[in-house]
Order: sequence, then C-alpha cells, then structure tokens
Amino acid sequence: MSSSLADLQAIYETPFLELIRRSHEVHREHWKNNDVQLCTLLSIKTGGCSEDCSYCAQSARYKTELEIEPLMKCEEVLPRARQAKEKGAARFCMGTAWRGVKSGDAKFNEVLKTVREVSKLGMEVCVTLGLLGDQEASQLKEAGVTAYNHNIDTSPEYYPNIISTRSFQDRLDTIAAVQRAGMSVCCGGIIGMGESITDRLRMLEVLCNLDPAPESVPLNCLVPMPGTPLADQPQVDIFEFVRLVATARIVLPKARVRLSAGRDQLSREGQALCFFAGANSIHYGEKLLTAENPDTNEDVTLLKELGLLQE
Ligand code: SAM
Ligand code: DTB
Ligand code: SF4
Repeated sequence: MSSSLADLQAIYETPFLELIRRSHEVHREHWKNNDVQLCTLLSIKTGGCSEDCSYCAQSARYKTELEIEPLMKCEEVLPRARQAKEKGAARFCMGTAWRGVKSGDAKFNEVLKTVREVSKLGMEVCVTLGLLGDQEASQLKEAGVTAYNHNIDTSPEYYPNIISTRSFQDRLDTIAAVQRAGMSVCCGGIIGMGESITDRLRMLEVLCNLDPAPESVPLNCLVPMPGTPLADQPQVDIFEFVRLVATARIVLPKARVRLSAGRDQLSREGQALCFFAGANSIHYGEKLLTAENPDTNEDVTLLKELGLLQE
C-alpha cells in the first residue's frame, strides 16, 4: 500500500487505543494464524568495519569494547544454524561487518558456500552483507538465500547525520538489485537516534512505497553502544514505539514486522502491546549481532503465555 507522509501522520496521530485497535484488525485480516516468527541472528564477521554508521559498535572508526573476529568458516556456522533450528527458529540471518560484497572475492565465496549448506536445513535463510550489485545478488539467490536484509535506517533527510560513507541512494540501489534477483527484501530502520517523529514516518513512507513492498520490516530501537557517537542517546518511549509498530502494520499489511534491536529494554507488557499492534517476529537467541538480546527461555515463556508461539 503506497501512502503519503500526510496519510502516515494521520494514522500515527490517531488516539492510542483507536490506533492499536485498527492495526490489530488489519493484522488479523492478513495474518490468519497470528503467530510470531523466531529469527536467529549470527554475526559471521564481527568488527573492524570500514564504514562510519554512528550507531554501530562494529565500525573501526570508534573505540568500542568489541573484539574483531575473522570471517567464520562454513563448518563453524553450520552447528550454530542447526542449534537455532532445534530451538525453534524458522529463519536464520547471518551478518557481516562489511561495507559490501564483490563477486569473485574469496570471502564472498566462503559466504556463498555457507549459504549453500545452511539452506539445506529447511529454514528461511537471510543474509546482511552490506552493498551489492546484480551479479552478487544473483549468486546469493542461486546459493539459497531467501531474504536479504538491508536497512534504510532512517529518513532520507536525517540519514546524513548518521552515516557519511554510504548514501541513502546506495541503499536503494542495493535493495533494487535484491529485488531484481528475486530475493525477498528485509528492510527497516532504527529509532532513538535523535530523529523526529516526522523522520520516522518518512522512513515508513519510503518503505511502503518500495515496489514490491518489503516482505519483512525490522524495527530497531537504538542500542546505545559505548564508544559510538550515539552512546548517550536516551531510550525510546514505549508508546512512541508501539505507535510506529501499529502504523507500520497498517501501511505494510503483508510484511512481517520484526521487533529487532533493543527488545531487552522492553517490558513483557510493552512487547505484548507491540504484538497486539501487529509485530509478528522477534530476533531469538542470546545475542543480536554483538548486542544483548533477551534470554531465549524468557522469550519462549512470554510467547507461550500470550499464545503466540509458531508451531
Ligand atoms: N554491515 C552490513 C550493513 O550495514 O548493511 C550488515 C550488518 S548491520 C550491523 C545491520 C543493521 O543492524 C544496520 O543497518 C542497523 O539498522 C542495525 N544496527 C546496527 N547497530 C545497531 C544498534 N546499535 N542499534 C540498533 N540497530 C543497529
Ligand atoms: C536488523 O534490522 N537488526 C538486526 C538484523 N537486522 C541484522 C541487527 C541488529 C544489530 C544490533 C546491534 C548489534 O548486535 O551489534
Ligand atoms: Fe559496518 Fe554495517 Fe556497522 Fe555500518 S552498520 S559500521 S556497514 S557493520
């Protein structure tokens, strides 16, 4: 559904209970089985990244507490993917601290090998490797990637305050290459970086005007990482977050709306409100890429109590 900024503002500003009533209705209409998908993340190349994303602990430009690790080999990744599946993950997403990938590069070839093996396990396979072009996208698709995660992060207007080494347009170009190769697009952003509500809605405007709309929309609350320029940002207000989830659900009815980073700062009640408003996926595992994530037992308990665990 393509929507203008004015449409999005009108939705977002609806009285709170009316907004979540409406988004819940949209949700039930499009998602008959009302479940929450579990997606496990694994950082297969951690730290030492050339880019300057001001939220990221993995950028080599900031003095963060992170230890740099080399690219994990296929044999090291596979047991982690199997374990994720055994614990109930329906999707496995592998991330690298890279600007992007180039066809023919030995490290990219290693990732392709890993994808070929992981895709045999029967989960949805997602990767997030940074910028890519048509050739790289086709190779990933052929290896068995089902979805490519590449976030626009924020509004086009606020973006230059956050990243200088890759443009907003670079991101749109990568998303277009992913679409041409026939992979699903997982694309969302981060809130809590000092942006305005209008910026958040502009971000949703860009997302819901992608054609086709993204299959998955991760909504991250900034995890303020020590040493990064955004280390001291205050926590996002829960009602602002729920409003954004509800607005996303209404304008992107068929997308999986994912509660991504920052969920360990949300209460159980806060998460339940997000699920009611239309969120239907979480990252599941002890860690996100490098940051903390809620304990898996607590997540399972919560989802069971709410009757939302995927069969
Ligand atoms: N290097 C690749 C890239 O930037 O496209 C892939 C990995 S990158 C870590 C994936 C996404 O994680 C970023 O686009 C951003 O939206 C999110 N992210 C990274 N650090 C975060 C943080 N501290 N808080 C919230 N989200 C974060
Ligand atoms: C997304 O939007 N969020 C996930 C996933 N896609 C790859 C990553 C969140 C990273 C949070 C910070 C960290 O773990 O370093
Ligand atoms: Fe590198 Fe990705 Fe982190 Fe940016 S978000 S610094 S590209 S790992």
